[in-house]
Amino acid sequence: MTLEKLAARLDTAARAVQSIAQLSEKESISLEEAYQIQRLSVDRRLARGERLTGIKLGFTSVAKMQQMGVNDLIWGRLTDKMAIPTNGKLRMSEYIHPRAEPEIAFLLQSPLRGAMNESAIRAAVGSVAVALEIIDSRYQNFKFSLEDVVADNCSSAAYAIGPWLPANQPIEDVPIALSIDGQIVHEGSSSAILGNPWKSMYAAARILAENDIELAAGSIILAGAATPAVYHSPGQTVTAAASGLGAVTIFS
Ligand code: OOG
Ligand code: MG
Repeated sequence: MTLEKLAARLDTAARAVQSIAQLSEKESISLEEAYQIQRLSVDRRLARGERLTGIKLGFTSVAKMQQMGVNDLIWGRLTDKMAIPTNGKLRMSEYIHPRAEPEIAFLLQSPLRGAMNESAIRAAVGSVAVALEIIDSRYQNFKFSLEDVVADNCSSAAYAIGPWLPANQPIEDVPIALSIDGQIVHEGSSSAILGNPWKSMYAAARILAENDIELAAGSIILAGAATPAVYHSPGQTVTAAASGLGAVTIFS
């Protein structure tokens, strides 16, 4: 099957809210081809009028790597259709088996373009925030190989961002928690993200440069989850909170 057809299959699964078998069951795809499938599937979203809002990193914490059994850093694309306002509603019927995870987000005040050193990357970041990412694998039972999850845009489904704060706000090693209906279900430290979430930001800039992708001012980078992801059900309230960064809540 062509990469275009595999991309269409994943895109259709998301739109039809219908999980599919892992691509790797029938196809042998390289990691490079998986990223091409991802780009082709997101291109279909862009062709429907969605706009790229940034990128996300995945498997930047041991907690997530262990939960999913995949050990390599991955990245995916975010679009405006995935953005949920704070205190907004996640339309649960549009997702197959959504899970929430607490993250740190970066907001660019100037573009990321080409190879940049750490101080230039820091200067390009205007704000930081606590964030919730909703992931929703298009594969049955939320099970996949590295190539499968990359092709599936790294399970990206939705995200909500807490209050933006100046980029000098400490984020290196702050307590961060995920709550459902006001009860903490996972808590950890932001340092679970590559030892320091800024390292995710530097990795994102490197990945963008390697792939010849520019991100405009106003774009968002999600650093990856600090704790395992959690299933939630319709009617539940989901909150991510981090010390000094406040909180972000969505209603599912
Ligand atoms: C893949 C996405 C991983 C993260 O923050 O580590 C991710 C998945 O677990 O389905 O978003
Ligand atoms: Mg994530």
